[in-house]
Amino acid sequence: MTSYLERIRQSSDITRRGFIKASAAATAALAVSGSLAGCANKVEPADANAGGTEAVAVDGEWVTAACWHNCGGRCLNKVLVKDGVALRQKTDDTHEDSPDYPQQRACLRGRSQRKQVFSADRIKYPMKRKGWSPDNPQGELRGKDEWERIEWDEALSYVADELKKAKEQYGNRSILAAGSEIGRLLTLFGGYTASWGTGSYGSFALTAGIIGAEVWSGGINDRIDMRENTELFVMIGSNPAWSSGGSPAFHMLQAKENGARFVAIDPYYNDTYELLGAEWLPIRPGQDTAFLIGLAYALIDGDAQGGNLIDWDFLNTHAIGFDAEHMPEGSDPRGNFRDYVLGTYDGLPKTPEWAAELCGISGERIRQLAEEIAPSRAVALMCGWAPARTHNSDGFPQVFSTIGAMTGHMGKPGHMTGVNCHSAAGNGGPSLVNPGPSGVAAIKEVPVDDSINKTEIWKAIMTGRYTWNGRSGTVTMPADAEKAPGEVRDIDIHVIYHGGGAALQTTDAMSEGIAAHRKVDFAVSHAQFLTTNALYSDIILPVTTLWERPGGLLTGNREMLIMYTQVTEPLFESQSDQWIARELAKKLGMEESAVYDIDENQQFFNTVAGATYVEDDGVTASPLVTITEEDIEEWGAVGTPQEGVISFKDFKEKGVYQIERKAGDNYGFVAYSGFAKDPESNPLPSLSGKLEIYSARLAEIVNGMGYSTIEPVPTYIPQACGYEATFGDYAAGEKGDYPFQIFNIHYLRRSHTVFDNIPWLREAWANPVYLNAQDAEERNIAAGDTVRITSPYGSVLRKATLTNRVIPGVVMLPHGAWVDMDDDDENDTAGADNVICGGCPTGQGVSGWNTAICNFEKYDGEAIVDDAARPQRIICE
Ligand SMILES: Nc1nc2c(c(=O)[nH]1)N[C@H]1C(S)=C(S)[C@@H](COP(=O)(O)OP(=O)(O)OC[C@H]3O[C@@H](n4cnc5c(=O)[nH]c(N)nc54)[C@H](O)[C@@H]3O)O[C@H]1N2
Ligand SMILES: Nc1nc2c(c(=O)[nH]1)N[C@H]1C(S)=C(S)[C@@H](COP(=O)(O)OP(=O)(O)OC[C@H]3O[C@@H](n4cnc5c(=O)[nH]c(N)nc54)[C@H](O)[C@@H]3O)O[C@H]1N2
Ligand code: SF4
Ligand SMILES: [Mo]
Repeated sequence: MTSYLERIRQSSDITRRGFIKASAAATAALAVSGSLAGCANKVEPADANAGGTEAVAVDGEWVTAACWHNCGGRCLNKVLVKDGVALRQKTDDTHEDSPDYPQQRACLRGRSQRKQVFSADRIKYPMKRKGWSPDNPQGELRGKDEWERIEWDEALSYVADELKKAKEQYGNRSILAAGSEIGRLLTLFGGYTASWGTGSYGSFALTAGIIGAEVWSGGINDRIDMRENTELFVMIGSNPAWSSGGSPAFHMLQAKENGARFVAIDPYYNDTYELLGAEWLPIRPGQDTAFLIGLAYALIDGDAQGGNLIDWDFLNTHAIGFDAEHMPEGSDPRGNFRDYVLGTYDGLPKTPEWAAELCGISGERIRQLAEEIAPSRAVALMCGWAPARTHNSDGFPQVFSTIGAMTGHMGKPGHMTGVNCHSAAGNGGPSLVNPGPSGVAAIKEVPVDDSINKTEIWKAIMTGRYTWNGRSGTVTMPADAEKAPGEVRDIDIHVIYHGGGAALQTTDAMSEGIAAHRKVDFAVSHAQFLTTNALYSDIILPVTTLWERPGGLLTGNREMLIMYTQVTEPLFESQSDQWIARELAKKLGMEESAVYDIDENQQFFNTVAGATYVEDDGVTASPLVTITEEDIEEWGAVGTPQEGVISFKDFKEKGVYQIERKAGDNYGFVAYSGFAKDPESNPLPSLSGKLEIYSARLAEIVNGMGYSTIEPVPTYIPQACGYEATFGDYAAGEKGDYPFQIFNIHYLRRSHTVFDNIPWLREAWANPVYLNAQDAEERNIAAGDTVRITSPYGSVLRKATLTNRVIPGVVMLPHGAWVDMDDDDENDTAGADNVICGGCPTGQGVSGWNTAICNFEKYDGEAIVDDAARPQRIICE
């Protein structure tokens, strides 16, 4: 069971010494060790918050350091720098903290950032896999081979030669690539095969835009409105305490303190619900559509009995497809939602009791909830994207919005129906402070139009076929989107270029992904660490972190903008992605200026000079930063002086510009308010301009994609790899080989895969598998036991945490752990989620990570070590 990574383990002492010799910056960072103690915010030299155990007085300059991850937050991080050495960190102390004007405080990951930047496992030099050569790639050794240091020129020549070879022998579409900088380069080189997916949004990606609903921040009201006006929050799969760093959970707490009540619909009683004292309605993963259809029945039924549960005025004027009287012209009136719910034509009334069987929440409680969300009360209907990251969930955003339209909880203070997630959680509305454009010219021509749905990319490499749908990137679709072609195409990938992202980790079907990496001629990764992409590549190009770049602006919640600047010179031989793209352009015989016509310093200047803020009238956007001749000269940029509301020097020193909010200001936001007041003048972006409970367009597009089909109204469809799949014989109630459902929560130790290598964080967050205590006990599993979790796609080992906060029949495995296969490639010892989740495109090509099935047992082999005792992956001396 000793993995390759364990075998390359170095004595941490020796490694540390080697690292210290090589970098003065590293010396200091490693010398200041200790635990993550205290969270007092005011940082003085001897403060425990600085993370050090030694109370040593230090001076130096506080520099605003980037925290740039896709973590759902955006906070102010400062680093105390002396003689180029990063000594300590602190967070926002630019003003007093208050609910109206909260500090932008960092989380445990941000506060550990210097442990990442100066980590002993940084990729310091270009590296080559020993067994790889252009003539004999020995692909089967990927992930098991040793590494050797090579020079930049040699590394870039290898990459350029492989790209040229692939282009000449197989055409540009034989190159599969990701990453914006390398995407620019390869587009100019004649194109490449890209990938697309529904990503974070799940089925919101396509469904929301077509039916006229919001995907993100535009669907919920702003935080002050919530705090002042909302009485009841119904939260479906939403966890800002873990997945929206900064203040969102704090904003929701203000609403609680103002008397609001919370109901949580989730398979896991998460820390947000605990904080808010929410009532828990435990639901099976992926069964939210059944639950909401049952809730719709309860609303119809309760209203018919005189309960005033439906806001008919709103529903009849703002939505189409609810009943036979409000169907779009030309459609079959029998296809309406109400008759589906009542079972008028299919003979199956979708009663709350029908829903209870499927979702696990009792019929009685569903009926009671229908009364609680009556139009007369100020209710916030909120969901995260997690319930939509499930197979066959194309109707989920539609039925969720339908409940909002039925109850009229849209467009009024205190009332809302929308997504509460990521950096917009707890505070909806457009950004009030925005960066300017970088000035880099856009590349419009896309010479290769092959783009593979992420659920299929590894399979496409293995089988040479994929379903083309004319999509690219993370897909969000407008109402008038083209019908998808759903065309099966041949594809022959020879090169994988990882220029950004963590595809091998974060895409479904990782075992197939590893096989695909072993099949191609060449794989290259830009990397800061020996990430999974890098581990299974042939050449690794070391990239800088944002602490080593000139500077830039970072956006997050709507009220602030962060400006970071360089903390340290590039460490060792690392270079930026743009530098790599330019150098490769030269080797490919192209003009480097065609890839980037202006440098990174000028791009930084442009974003700052073009930054705007919204004035206190709430509408006028004006220049943010005052820039003088001297600033421009010092910066070494090209530009003209300008007037704003904060000087460049102040902005740089503070690191953040934040709008001060208070009740009654002009920055409030009520989602859908114009539409609610006058739908004719303020139509939604759907084809009809109304909320489409019936959308022939949605069905036409989804059904054309070649995966699985839907109806124009939201209906219950048993999910691939969902609840029903846990049964061998569903009708007989007999469980099958994989009797448990398993889902992935976004975990506080990491931002996806990022930070998984940081010992401090491994110590603080152990990354166990969370088992329902009763399920575990029935299998003789005690807390801390090593458990083997198996799915049809692979198996992982994890230590068990037993809890009653996960419902029986369900297993929770945190998202993003760096895969670590044992010697036989049989078990992953790190608990990587995508070893368990397989590629299974349904409907709109959704990545349905939260619908997977598994079994688990006490592992009879050697117990795994705690992650904190796992060696770092150090391959550079
Ligand atoms: N099973 C399962 N899979 C999931 C999810 C799930 O819940 N379950 N969640 C999904 C979601 S919502 C998302 S958004 C995706 C995220 O998927 P990814 O975007 O692929 O995940 P990250 O880990 O954020 O990847 C960022 C990578 O960029 C690297 N990096 C950081 N800075 C730089 C830089 O300057 N240059 C370069 N070249 N690299 C850099 C980091 O080291 C890291 O490897 O994962 C998805 N995958
Ligand atoms: N710490 C941390 N924060 C992050 C990230 C990270 O990797 N780490 N990633 C960021 C990114 S890119 C994204 S997209 C967001 C994702 O944020 P979310 O989409 O909110 O995803 P999760 O945090 O996985 O899940 C939120 C809640 O949904 C529940 N849930 C899961 N499946 C279901 C279901 O089928 N039905 C119901 N009702 N509930 C369900 C979970 O138990 C959890 O309580 O988080 C962002 N924030
Ligand atoms: S929430 Fe995100 S931006 Fe904020 S400190 Fe944590 S990792 Fe950094
Ligand atoms: Mo995401």
